[in-house]
Amino acid sequence: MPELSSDRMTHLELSHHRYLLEATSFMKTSTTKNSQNRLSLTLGALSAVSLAALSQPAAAVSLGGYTWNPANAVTSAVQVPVSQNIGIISSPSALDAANTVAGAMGVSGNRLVELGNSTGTARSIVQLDWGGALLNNRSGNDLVVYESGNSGAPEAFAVAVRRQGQTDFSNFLYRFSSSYNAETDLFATAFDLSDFGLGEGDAIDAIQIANLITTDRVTGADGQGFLGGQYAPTTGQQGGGAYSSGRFDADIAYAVGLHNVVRPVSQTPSQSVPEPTSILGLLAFAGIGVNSVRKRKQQQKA
Ligand SMILES: [Ca+2]
Ligand SMILES: [Ca+2]
Repeated sequence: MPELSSDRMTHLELSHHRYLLEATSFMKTSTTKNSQNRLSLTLGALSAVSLAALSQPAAAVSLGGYTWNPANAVTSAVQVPVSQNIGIISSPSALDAANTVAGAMGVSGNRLVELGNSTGTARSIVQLDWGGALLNNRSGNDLVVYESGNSGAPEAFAVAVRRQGQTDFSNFLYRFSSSYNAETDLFATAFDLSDFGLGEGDAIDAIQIANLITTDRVTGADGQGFLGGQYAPTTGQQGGGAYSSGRFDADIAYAVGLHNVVRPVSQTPSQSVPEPTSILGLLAFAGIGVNSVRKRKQQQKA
């Protein structure tokens, strides 16, 4: 069980705050008319959800040499252009379908997103984010992308990132996949935000993933690096060297931060995050509200 990081605590606290706001809003609009039962039910659900968020953070998953929390998977996607095929992820039980890239696109059923075409003449780009949350640059790798394929046959894709508060994306960076998981048929490729020029603690709010096309060249003599260079991309150790025709339609399954995404300060409520004791206080206060309604009704009957 990993130690709770400060980021995760922030996430939990924000979740609590959201529940608190919802409960407060409900109470403001529910002091009259037949609201007693609804209020009780809502507070019961509120209490249960808050306790669940406190005691059951999503379990960490280890896949292809990387360990991450599904809560840090991308949550929404835009395709540019919208013309890609949708395949099926092998052994999908290893991944939560709702957190896949296809799931972020609103596609159900453990699908993957095939970019480009096999002959490498068409480029597709899928844009992904965390619903406004940020991924910070920390020491080492920050992001891992899983691509579906056969052993020894990775397909070429590259990643661009958008810094917090900016509108343009970086250049696309192509990296070798570092592992292949035979159970899931997934290649894992990790990215370090430092490689995009971010300093420690700098943050991104979105990424783009693009398939490589046959004419792409990279900046590194070893066959990886930013697109726009002079060297042909190579597969790295997971493949046979050069990319052959038919290996340009990457099948993107999953993209997840390797540490907890965080809400930007500008999106957090201005008031301080309530302590759990405040939530108990709210529940007690709500209980008084219910009693008031009950007493009022009894008085009306009398
Ligand atoms: Ca990093
Ligand atoms: Ca593939």
